Amino acid sequence: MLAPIEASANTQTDSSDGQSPAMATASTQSPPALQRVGWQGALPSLPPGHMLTRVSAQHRAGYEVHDGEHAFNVQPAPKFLKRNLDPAARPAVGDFVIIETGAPPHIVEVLPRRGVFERAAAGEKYQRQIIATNIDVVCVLTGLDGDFNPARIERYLALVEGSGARAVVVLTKCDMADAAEANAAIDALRKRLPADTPVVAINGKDAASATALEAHLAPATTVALVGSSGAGKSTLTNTLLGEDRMATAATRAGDDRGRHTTTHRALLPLPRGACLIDTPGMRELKLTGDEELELFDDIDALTEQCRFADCGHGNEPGCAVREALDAGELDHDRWRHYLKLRDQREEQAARFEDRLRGSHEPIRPQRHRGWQERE
Ligand SMILES: Nc1nc2c(ncn2[C@@H]2O[C@H](COP(=O)(O)OP(=O)(O)OP(=O)(O)O)[C@@H](O)[C@H]2O)c(=O)[nH]1
Ligand SMILES: [Mg+2]
Ligand SMILES: [Zn+2]
Repeated sequence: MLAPIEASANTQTDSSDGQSPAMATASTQSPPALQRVGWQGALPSLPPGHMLTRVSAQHRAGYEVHDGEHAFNVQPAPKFLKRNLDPAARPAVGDFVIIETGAPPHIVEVLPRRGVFERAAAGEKYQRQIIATNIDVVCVLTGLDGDFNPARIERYLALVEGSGARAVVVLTKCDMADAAEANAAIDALRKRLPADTPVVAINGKDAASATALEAHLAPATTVALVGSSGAGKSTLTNTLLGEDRMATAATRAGDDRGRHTTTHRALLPLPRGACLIDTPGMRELKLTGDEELELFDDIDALTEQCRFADCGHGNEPGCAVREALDAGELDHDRWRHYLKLRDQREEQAARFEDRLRGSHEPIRPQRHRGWQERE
């Protein structure tokens, strides 16, 4: 017997019909079904009694996987529970996993990830936390209300870089905002962000308005929704699903902050063929140290033009940054935020190296950093 699906705290109704996967094996699994959970390409050939599924949720008691038709509970094989195992080697939401269909079924293998969206975990010890894997699009949600914060959007964009996904900035609650103020905020944001980052404003409660996201929801695409609590991730999830599956809650009156209603990540196939990962609002968004900060490439180029290679961009003569700031060509806030993110990136990279030196863990290959500090 399969373990019954645990009713998770954040779902109003169960995300599955509780049926067994009918013990489908590789020969009976169909690519169209798996595409509903984001599988792209042909199916791998698997031995009898094995099937390909995707991790749709993680609970204290195990994992929930989805085969494109049903969600059901599985256990990780003992090798995933070993204490010394790098947490990154454990199954995570978004992973395609091979399960052995037994009683109970077990995850026996995690297929290589084509991308990982992660952040550094809060706390003393340097640790990375996987938000989701194998994502094509990360929608960064921000309400056009008191919670609107361009710097936070930039921080999300920095984390999306290197995840294998492309970012789409989704501004919610456009129905609640004063139209002129909202348009001014959107214009300023578009100027501040890289030109190739789409910025879409929607009313997440309205299906017609949410069609503005259609271009990013092609079949077999995996879209993760991230953003602060109260930004409207679960509201948009329900609208795109066409049913109220995820719990939502009103934000606080004073500051428009959310109440951390969603507590677990959940992967849900959409009726139109893409699949969505709703995530809990994140309190802290620490860089991992691996970020390239490509969204500030123009600032890097500018610093190259300073007369002195070791320009501190203060009162040095011939400082291209200062000139751009004075001429209004470089936004002061954006410059300050760039310095802040760059400092955190360096600090986190140093902490990561310390951790590697202090342990016997194999060193993860570091991505090449295009960014060269001349100081
Ligand atoms: N008018 C309007 N209200 C919205 C919109 N999007 C979300 N809301 C409301 O904002 C509140 C918070 O929405 P949620 O969907 O629960 O927010 P969330 O991002 O899932 O929050 P957490 O689960 O706490 O991370 C709810 O009361 C929603 O009805 C929108 O586009 N327009
Ligand atoms: Mg939510
Ligand atoms: Zn300078």
